[in-house]
Amino acid sequence: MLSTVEVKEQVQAMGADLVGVARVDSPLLREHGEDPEELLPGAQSLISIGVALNRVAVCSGNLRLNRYDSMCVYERLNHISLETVRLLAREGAKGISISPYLPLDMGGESKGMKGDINHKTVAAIAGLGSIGLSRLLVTPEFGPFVRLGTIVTDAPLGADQPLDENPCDNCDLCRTACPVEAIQEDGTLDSRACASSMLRSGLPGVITATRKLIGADENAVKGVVYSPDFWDIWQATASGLFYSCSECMSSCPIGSD
Ligand code: B12
Repeated sequence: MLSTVEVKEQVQAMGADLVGVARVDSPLLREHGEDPEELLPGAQSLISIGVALNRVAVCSGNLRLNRYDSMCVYERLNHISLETVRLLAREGAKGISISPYLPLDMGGESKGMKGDINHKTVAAIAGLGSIGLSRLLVTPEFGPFVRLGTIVTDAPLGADQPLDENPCDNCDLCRTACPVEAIQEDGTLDSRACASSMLRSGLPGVITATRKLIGADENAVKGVVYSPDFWDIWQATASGLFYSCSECMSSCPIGSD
């Protein structure tokens, strides 16, 4: 089996900007509601992967540029995840990669608000960054401008340590930038408020449009289907990226030169 350093070097060579390892037996995992052994019996380690976003695109104020950057970053994360699982398999270890966002369990209590693994939790334990006031993982190198993935594996890798200092200094810019006041002063997030605005071209938008169409007359139907909101839902569905807001991220000064 490759050493932990060698695995991390190879994952970096695949295009990861940040890589760290958490052990499944870390008490912090259970404290924050994660149980990777449910996903892979015999799991021992979690490889946390970060790929940096383009700050210029995220802060451009142009949703198309912002979404396209995220699409590219997700593509890179998907590629790294697949290749890492294959690398582990060649070394005789089992691995399973957790999607960066979809598919998600949309049933039961989670209703699409909880991933199979919370990438931020794993990344914080693996020392990639710390949870900031925005509730995003804030890294010393890129601030929150990083998208995350996780590989669960039965390979016995050596753990990294959480950061000693949180790069977020609670400057409050993310909280005041949020257009729907979803970030509370105590650092909790009103996920419902965030989702209904941020996902307005995702499922909440589809539901709103469908409700307007039920029993609608010809004129009302035209009003829905010939509207920019409806066209954006189509674009989001076609491209697979439906985020409509990144204000908490783009307001963060950490990691800028
Ligand atoms: C569901 C979801 C949402 C929901 C719910 C948000 C939420 N609170 O999780 C909604 C739709 C609102 C949303 C919004 C956004 N999201 Co989102 N989302 C997810 C998703 C798919 C699942 C997250 C999850 O399981 N949440 C469950 C709740 C209970 O967890 P939580 O609120 O984060 O709280 C836990 C942790 O913070 C942890 N924790 C808290 N403090 C500490 C301290 C320590 C030491 C540790 C170890 C853990 C820990 O414990 C808490 C309880 O379990 C993840 C992908 C994934 N699988 O992780 C992306 C993800 C979290 N989203 C992401 C992003 C970027 C966004 C948005 C900026 C939208 C956008 N433009 O992309 C906004 C930001 C909103 C915000 N300020 O948090 C990124 C975050 C990257 C980063 N740098 O942190 C992720 C990781 C996607 C990715 N692959 O990169 N999202």
